[in-house]
Amino acid sequence: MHLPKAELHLHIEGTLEPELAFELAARNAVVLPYSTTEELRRAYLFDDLQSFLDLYYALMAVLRTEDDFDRLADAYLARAAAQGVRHAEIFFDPQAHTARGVDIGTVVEGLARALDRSEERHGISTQLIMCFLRDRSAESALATLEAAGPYLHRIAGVGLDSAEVGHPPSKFREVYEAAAALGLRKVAHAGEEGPPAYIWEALDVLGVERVDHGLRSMEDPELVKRLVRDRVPLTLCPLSNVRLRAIDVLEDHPLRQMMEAGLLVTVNSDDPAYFGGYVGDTFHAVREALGLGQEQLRELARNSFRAAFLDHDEERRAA
Ligand code: ES4
Ligand code: ZN
Repeated sequence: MHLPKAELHLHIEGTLEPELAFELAARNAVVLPYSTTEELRRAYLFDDLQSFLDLYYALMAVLRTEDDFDRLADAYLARAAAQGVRHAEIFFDPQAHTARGVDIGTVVEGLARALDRSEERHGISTQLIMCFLRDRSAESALATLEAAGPYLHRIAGVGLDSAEVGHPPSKFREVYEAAAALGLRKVAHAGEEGPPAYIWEALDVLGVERVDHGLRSMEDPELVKRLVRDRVPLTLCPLSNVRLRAIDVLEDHPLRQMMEAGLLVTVNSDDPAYFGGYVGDTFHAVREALGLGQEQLRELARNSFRAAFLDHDEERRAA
């Protein structure tokens, strides 16, 4: 049986399964550089974050209409529900769509259609987090925040993703100040491939409430102290770390040591269509690889609700 849990680190574009990609490609007359789902799946061998991102952005070409985004999100929610997810805070990458001529309104309205039916159809409450692509300019991020203006009632917060090294959080100080002034929550990917200094910047310069990944936190004892003191949640994605070669094998993942250090860690799927599993599969995999007991798995599930952007009543209801 799956423990009830919240998923807090999930890129909706990373839930695009090969079968749906081909179906949408046919419908939208998009030519993919692969002829079968098997051939596409064989391309899912990555050397690092960038080699994954190249394929991730390329496959998005099949997403064109509101209905496509609705289908994508509904398929994720159905799979997540089957693995015990009761609440999902879902990332999306507006710039990856606007850059190829798909309006941000198409993206948000399409996702919102699926999200609006989610409680009833799948028993999952949802929020949307709009991510800025950090390998694009701060100006582009600001323009994206502006373009999101008419849809802000649908958006709970902002995040920062894509290629990390060379694009420190401080590059986006102004954008995060503007987002906070609009009442948006703040998270950012940091310490996935980048150094602990990027996690410090996410906290001190951007003022994030959660750190996405934070995998490299353990390299800096002062940082660990800070994260423990302030109860800053980390949204770990162990299968992603293996597939993108941040670690060699799951057995080497620092999850257990992070829990023992008192960090508020959660376990998430990141881009489940690409990394070999949804969040229930991920719980199963870390249990096997790290020998976690039932009490630790329960703690991880509990942490996911504590770290969520839910008020206490909602937290109780969802758990
Ligand atoms: C991502 Cl695993 C990961 N890291 C950074 N940005 C991303 N966008 C989608 N998946
Ligand atoms: Zn991510």
